[in-house]
Amino acid sequence: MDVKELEQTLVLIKPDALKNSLTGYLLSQLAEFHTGLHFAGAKIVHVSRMLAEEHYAEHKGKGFYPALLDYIMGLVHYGDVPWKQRVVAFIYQGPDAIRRIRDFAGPTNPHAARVEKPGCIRALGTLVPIKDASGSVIDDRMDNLIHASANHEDAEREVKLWFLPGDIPPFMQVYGTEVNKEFYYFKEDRLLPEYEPDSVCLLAPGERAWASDLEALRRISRGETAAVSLQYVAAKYLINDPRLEH
Ligand code: FUP
Repeated sequence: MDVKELEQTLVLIKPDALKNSLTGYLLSQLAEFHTGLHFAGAKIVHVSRMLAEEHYAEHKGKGFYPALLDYIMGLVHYGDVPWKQRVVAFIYQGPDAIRRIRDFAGPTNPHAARVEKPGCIRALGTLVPIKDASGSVIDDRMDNLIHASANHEDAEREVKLWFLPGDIPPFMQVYGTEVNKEFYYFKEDRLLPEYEPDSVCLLAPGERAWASDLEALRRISRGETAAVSLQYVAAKYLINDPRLEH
């Protein structure tokens, strides 16, 4: 099977979709019968601020960014019910997976989706004005129910951000992995070679990890610039870890 056959893409069922009980509908629309794609990974995630910031890193500094983080963290739809603050993350795999799921989701902006592609998932979304302290509208928050990777580069970055190799069946893994040989601890945005009180062990010797993450950790521990940030690597090892909840 060639690489195109195994193409992977990240899908997130966002908190507004969960709140509206759309999960089953989305999954049946995404079924192999309709899309020709298969599950390669699935998990239920309480989205930490660290993970939200990494997932939406390209939007940092934009007017809607703080609202976007609150939205994906579930703070908008389940602000007072922490245990309901979840998204459901999937890897879908198969021929042309990225384009197929983007087509299925529709345009990013729910208003545009209703006009340009009535019936698509994001046409069911909502646009919420974001106001500054004086009450002027500065941007819109787009509650658009589903995330789908936009291109190959984003898909690889996102699949590796939300999933560990061990979350994916071996014959469905498409990105390089490597067996780690070092201890890597994390504390207050720093990488440590040894345990310190209140540090978290990200990786121990013998564990299989994304080869690109291990390369980044080696470079960061030598004080060199890496292709991804320490937070990008740490965020996935801390998925659903109560120690991130202060
Ligand atoms: P997409 O790849 O379709 O998710 O679109 P973008 O990367 O452009 O946007 C990421 C998320 O930011 C989208 F889900 C919608 C949200 N967004 C806003 O809330 N307001 C904006 O003005 C633009 C994007």
